[in-house]
Amino acid sequence: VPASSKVVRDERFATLDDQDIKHFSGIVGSKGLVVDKDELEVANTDWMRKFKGSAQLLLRPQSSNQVAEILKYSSSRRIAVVPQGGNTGLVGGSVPVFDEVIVNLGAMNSIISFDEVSGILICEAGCILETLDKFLADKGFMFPLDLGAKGSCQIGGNVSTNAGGLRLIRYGSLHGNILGLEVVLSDGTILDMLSSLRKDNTGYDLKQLFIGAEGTLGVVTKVAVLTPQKLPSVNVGFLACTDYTSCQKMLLEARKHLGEVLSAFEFIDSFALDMVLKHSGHRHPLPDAKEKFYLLIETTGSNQSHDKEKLDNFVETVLTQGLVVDGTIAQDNTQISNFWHIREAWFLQLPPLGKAGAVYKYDLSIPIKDLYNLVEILRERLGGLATVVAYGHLGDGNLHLNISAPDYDEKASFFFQIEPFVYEWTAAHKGSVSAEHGLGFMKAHAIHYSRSPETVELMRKMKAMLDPNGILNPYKVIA
Ligand code: FAD
Ligand code: S2G
Ligand code: ZN
Repeated sequence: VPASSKVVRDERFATLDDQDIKHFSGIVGSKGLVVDKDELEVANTDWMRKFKGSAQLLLRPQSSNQVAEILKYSSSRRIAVVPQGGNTGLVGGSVPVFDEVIVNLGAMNSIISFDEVSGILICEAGCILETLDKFLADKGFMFPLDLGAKGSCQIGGNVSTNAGGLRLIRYGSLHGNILGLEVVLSDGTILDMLSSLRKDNTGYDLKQLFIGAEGTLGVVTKVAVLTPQKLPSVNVGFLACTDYTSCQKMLLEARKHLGEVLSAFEFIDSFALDMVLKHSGHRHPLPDAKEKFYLLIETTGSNQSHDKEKLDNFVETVLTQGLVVDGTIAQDNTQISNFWHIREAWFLQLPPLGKAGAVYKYDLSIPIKDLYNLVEILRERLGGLATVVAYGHLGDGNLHLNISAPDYDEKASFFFQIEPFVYEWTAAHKGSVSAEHGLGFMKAHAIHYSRSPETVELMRKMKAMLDPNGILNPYKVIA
């Protein structure tokens, strides 16, 4: 049964009193202490407007020391807190469930250092992803992570959700690119793991614990990340496939023919594409195509003529093989961004999907051969009750399954056609119920579909050791 329908406030947590407010104000100053109703309303509500808390206080610390003071006091008073970044999370992890105090890192947004030889950047957790990427671009580098929320999400939140994004196929996971972290523990200890060495095998690699911990083990305050060169030649193809088998063969062919320059391999099915085009004003990149699957394939390299020729030849080859029935290669940057916008922001502009809580979202890792079967099965199960659309990072075996319904209601009859079926099916196919968005509040009850009881038990023990009073983002990740 979904977490939200059965959770009750843990009465071991204190409720704020004036003394607390005064104490917090002494730490963050008046500019770091927000009690304004409208600002609280925004901070209490998640991006999709599906989850809403009732925090009476939002703190905006300006330094790691202030974060340490906040947590030390909160632990002593057993005040629950929710670490918050850009609040673009999609699983209800970044907003309170009840009256937890929100600690937003946005005011801690300075770039501390950048080494132009190694490409190692050290910055504060509140830096916005797009700001970092622009800073790096001026120096010929790029952030090894890109996702549709780049304009709002903070690097502290990206680390805490172990965000995957659109180019993981090329640049790998944050577990590989993050070299060091500074993290504040629930007792106020400032853990300096800000190593900026590529190799540092000295004891346990504890920073990895906090990558993907969703704010439940500590507050990330600084990040050291290895950034790659920003290469000049980017080419993007938008291709139409008749069936899912061809999509899988296309992934093989792309790896074979595009090899080292392949930088993204995304898919969007016709149901999702139709919704995008209907609501976003974009033109169909392949107006004559009536296919069921579309691929967005990007290459990034150092030599435009070589790379363009490589992609042209690839498209020619797969057209001849009949793996794609139509395809186009972006002729300029405008077309490149249009293709990307169709993939990235599609669901933001859709009244049925963008409306408050009108979408049931599932972010699943599934063995690529089985991935689209789940979409077809759900379409069958739901019939005309809801619209099932699918897209995602096919190169990573990451399906974004979205079910659009007139209203979001976890008690709606058809909801029980979706859950727990979608989790059971994923588990039965050795997949993961959370590929990249995390478990948050929405899927805290679902962790056992993808982790063994012994593993979950060890997680609980680690959580108890690092956060004995359980004040860090309670009710999340492990219900
Ligand atoms: P928030 O939403 O504020 O918080 C997310 C979680 O991290 C919460 O549990 C919060 O408590 C915790 N947290 C935040 N900051 C800290 C900190 N400093 N220390 C400790 N804990 C912290 N995600 C992907 O993985 N791939 C995608 O392709 C992708 N595309 C997206 C596209 C759109 C349009 C949108 C709206 C979201 C998308 N997301 C994607 C989801 C979301 O953007 C990511 O999860 C992102 O990493 C969240 O960052 P944030 O700063 O908004 O964190
Ligand atoms: C993406 C986020 C948006 C969604 O677009 O890759 O991770 O709808 C997703 O799930
Ligand atoms: Zn994604």
